[in-house]
Amino acid sequence: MYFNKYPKIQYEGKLSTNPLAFKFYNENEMILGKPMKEHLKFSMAYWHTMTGTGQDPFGGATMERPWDIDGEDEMLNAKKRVEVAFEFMQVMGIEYFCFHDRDIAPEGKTLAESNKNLDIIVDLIEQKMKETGIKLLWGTANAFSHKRYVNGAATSPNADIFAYAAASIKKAMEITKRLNGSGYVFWGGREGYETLLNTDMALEQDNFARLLHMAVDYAKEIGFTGQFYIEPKPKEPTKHQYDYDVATVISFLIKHKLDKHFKLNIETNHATLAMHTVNHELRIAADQGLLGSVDANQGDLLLGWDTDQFPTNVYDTTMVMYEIIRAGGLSTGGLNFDAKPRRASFTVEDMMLAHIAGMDAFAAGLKIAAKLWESQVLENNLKQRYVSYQSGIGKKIVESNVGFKELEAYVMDKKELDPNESGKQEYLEALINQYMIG
Ligand code: XUL
Ligand code: CO
Repeated sequence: MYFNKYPKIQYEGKLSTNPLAFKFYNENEMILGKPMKEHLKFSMAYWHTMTGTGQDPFGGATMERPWDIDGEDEMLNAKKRVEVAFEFMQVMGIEYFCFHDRDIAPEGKTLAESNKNLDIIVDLIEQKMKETGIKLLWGTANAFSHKRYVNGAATSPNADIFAYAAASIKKAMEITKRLNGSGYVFWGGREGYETLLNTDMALEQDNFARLLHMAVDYAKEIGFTGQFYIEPKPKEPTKHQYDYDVATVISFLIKHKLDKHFKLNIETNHATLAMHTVNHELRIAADQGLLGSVDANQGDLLLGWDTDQFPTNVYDTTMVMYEIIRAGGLSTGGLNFDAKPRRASFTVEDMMLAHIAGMDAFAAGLKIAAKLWESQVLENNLKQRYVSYQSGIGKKIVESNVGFKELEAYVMDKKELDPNESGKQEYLEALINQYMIG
């Protein structure tokens, strides 16, 4: 319908001057014993790539999308988008996609009508998946755009809204199962608040946990075995989002006995908004065994909002890939481009160029991270820095074999304490540069 006129994007190496070629992403190149594409399970975000228009608070759509005809029957456009989406993924060599229910099919006047629309489109998607071998990384429900969700979905003060959200999540889980999705995401949307003057925060958070338990129960009932994820974000759209960051989500999951059922879907731009590095967020999740999947994008450090840019910063992609390798990989997860071309990158070709930029940045980051991992240079430095915990008093501390009294006796008569190793931060940063450029 549109992208089938392009040949599949090929790897041409770092000296290529062809904009429509990969410079670093060579899908079958072996890295640490497996092909690049298995480290980098790239996914197309249906909402940005297929329904993004370039609209912002100051102006309307800018994106040229010849297959979307304004004013045309919405279902017809939705059907055409399925064709275009699968052509696009094939041309790009992207093997996964993610969607919200409302990205793929228009909302009807009732839930029944919306579900009917979904069934029609899901039939087409299922067919295309069979034809192309492209897989669903995760599905989700959009429980934040419609005005009924003005005060949240599961955390709305209105119980009817809670019920409506639950019912649409039920349907989104059913279609995710039908399409063999390897996961299902809960991003909080409007689950948060603006002012405590009107908010019963305890009830809202307990209700959110109740909804997640219902989802776990329903997954069992229908035999959905995909991984559930929560995607943290600290603010936007609400001032206080309940799923602030990875640490907040983990303590929420543990408090509500949900930690066996959920992992984290970590987005770079959301980490930035939480004033964390994305590698910090990944490490916290990985240390808890809860690293699930990644929404691969980047924010602008000078802007305080979610710009959802394509990831092009190789330093960051190196850090992300290092954490993923260090954690033993993403099992059910992948790298979902929750990213949109800039408003002024409005041509159809920009859709391809933006994905190439992101895929190449991650491939380059993977290669550097793999070299760092193979050399174990950072891990060895870490071992050395904490060596005092491997014997003597340190060993007793980590084995929980001592208390305050023994530690007091140990230090009481010591004249000088060895202040341990230098942090060597500058040396380590220079080392990363050497691996990046070497
Ligand atoms: C919003 C965001 C969402 C989730 C899915 O900031 O990241 O698109 O990834 O609902
Ligand atoms: Co996201």
